[in-house]
Amino acid sequence: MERKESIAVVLMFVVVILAIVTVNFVLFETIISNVSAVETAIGIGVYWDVNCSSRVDSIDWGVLYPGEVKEVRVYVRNELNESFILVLTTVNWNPENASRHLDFSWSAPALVKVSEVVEVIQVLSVSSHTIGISDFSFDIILEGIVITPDINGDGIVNIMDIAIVAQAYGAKYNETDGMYWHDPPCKYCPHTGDADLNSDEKIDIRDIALVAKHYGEEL
Ligand SMILES: [Ca+2]
Ligand SMILES: [Ca+2]
Repeated sequence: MERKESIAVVLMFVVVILAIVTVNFVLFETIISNVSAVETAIGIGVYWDVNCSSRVDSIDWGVLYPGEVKEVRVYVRNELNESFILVLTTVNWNPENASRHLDFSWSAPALVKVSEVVEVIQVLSVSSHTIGISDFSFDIILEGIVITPDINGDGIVNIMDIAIVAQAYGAKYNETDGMYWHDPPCKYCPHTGDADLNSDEKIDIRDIALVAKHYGEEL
């Protein structure tokens, strides 16, 4: 009886191992290749090199296998005459379900000053469960959110500007009048949208941090 049970256990292991090998084989047969178009807003230059001599129009992610992570570095130059916060988004995924299997992420410094060149690392991770996708494409959009930490416009970033943001702390954008309100309204409501430096429709610690970062600067 014991012997029979041991044979059954051994057989189960054999079945499980075969299943894993088969699945892996199928997954590794799924080859993914793609080229991403790179679109930029005016004032944002995207280059392959830190000297900004070779412009990036598209990114060839090459052949990727399930479970693979690929990194592509580019350099972004602020060609505006204002500092901006860089934001990368992806659109036009084809096929549409490709975005469920492919995770696009990126990292860059929070703020890009005038004429500054920053390194942007873009990462594409392919889910290890990806099957049935042989080709995909998506577009990467680079945008800059312009910020003006000198909120009261007196030419210097100081405690007065921080005070404006602090007073509006926790207020949210109201579609009806385009102003920022607390819920319930405080005695200083409504607040100016100028305090929402990162334009995320709420005034919070991120906005204070942006003013603090430029503290003492004369603009
Ligand atoms: Ca000021
Ligand atoms: Ca904000």
